[in-house]
Amino acid sequence: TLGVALAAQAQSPDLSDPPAIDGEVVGDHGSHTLRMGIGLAETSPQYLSSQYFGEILSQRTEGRITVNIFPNSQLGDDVQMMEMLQTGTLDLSYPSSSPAVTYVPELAAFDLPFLLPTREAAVAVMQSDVAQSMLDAFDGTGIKALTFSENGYRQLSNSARPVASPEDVAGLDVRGLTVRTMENPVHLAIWQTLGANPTPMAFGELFSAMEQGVVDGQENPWSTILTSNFHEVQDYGSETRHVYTPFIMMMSERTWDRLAPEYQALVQEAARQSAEYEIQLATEYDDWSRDQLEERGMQITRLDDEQIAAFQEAVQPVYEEWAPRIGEELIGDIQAIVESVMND
Ligand code: KDG
Repeated sequence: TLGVALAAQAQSPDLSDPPAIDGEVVGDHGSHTLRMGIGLAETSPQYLSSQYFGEILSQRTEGRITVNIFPNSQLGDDVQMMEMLQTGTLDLSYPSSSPAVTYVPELAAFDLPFLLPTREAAVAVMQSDVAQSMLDAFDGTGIKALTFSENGYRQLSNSARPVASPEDVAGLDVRGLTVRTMENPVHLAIWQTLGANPTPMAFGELFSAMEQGVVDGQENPWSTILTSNFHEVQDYGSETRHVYTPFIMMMSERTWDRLAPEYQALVQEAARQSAEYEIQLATEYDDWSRDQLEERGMQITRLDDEQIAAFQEAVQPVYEEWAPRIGEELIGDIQAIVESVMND
C-alpha cells in the first residue's frame, strides 16, 4: 500500500524532539554570524543536532548569535576544514576524531578496533576526564575543541561481494577489496592487516569514487551510508562494528577569542547539549538505517559472535603495533572505563 511504500522511503526514523531550550538569555555582547562546515548531509544526526546547537545559541542571545551550516563537504573535507579553523577562515566544524590525530595523537586510541564494545561504554569514555584531556590538548593548535559526540559504529560496504569473514575482505582467488579509509594511520593498518587495499580519501570524494569503481567499498555507520545515499553504488553491507569513532565539534580559536566570556560559556554549554541530542539521534538512526538500506536493496550480512571474533583476531596485530605508540597507560584507562560500564 501507499503507506508502506512511503514508510519504506522515509527520510528518517521517528526522532525524538530536541530538548526544550531553557536557561537565561545572555546579555548583549555583540552580534556574531558563524559559519559551520560539516561533511554529512542535511538528514544526518550531525546536521540535525548542529541545527539544534544553532537554535540554542540564537534563542539564548535573542538572535545575536547565528550559526549557518554548510553540509555535504561544500566548504571542504575534514582535513581542509580543520586547517580553515586554524587560519580563521571558518568558525565551526564537526570532523571525525580520526583525521584530527595530526593535532592530538592520543585521539588514535579511538581508532583501535573493537575497543568500545557498547554504545554505553563509548559514551562513558567520551564523557570521561581522559576524553576531556584530549579536547584540552588542542590548546595552542588554533582549534578550540568543544565536545565529543557520536559518529558511531563503522560497518563495511562494498560493490564486489558479500563479506562475512576476513578472507572475504582479502579475497582468496580474487583480489582484496579496495577500501576507502579516513585519513588516519590506524584505519590504514586495520585494512592492510585484513588484506584489503586501503585508500585514504576525503569523505566528499567518496561517492563518485565508488560510482566510478575507483574503490570497491568504504566503512561508515549505517546512518551515514543511508543519508549519503551510498546504497545507490554499494550492493553489499556487513555489520562488522569494527570501530566506534566519535565526532569532535570544533571552533576556530580566532572566533573563540573574539567572543565575550559569557558567549564562550554559552557556546560550550550549547555544544554539550547538542552532543547529547546528537548521540540520541544517532542511536535512533542506527539499526533503523540498516533496515532501510536492506529495504532499498542492499544485501546486508549480519555477523554472529564467532564471525565478529574472527575479525577481532585478525586485527590483533594492529594492537600490537599501535598500542605502544598511542600509549599503553591511556588505553588501559579507557579499558578500565569500559569494564566498569560493562560490569554495571
Ligand atoms: O562531517 C563528518 C564527515 O566529514 C566525516 O568525518 C564522516 O566518518 C566520516 C568519514 O568517513 O569521513
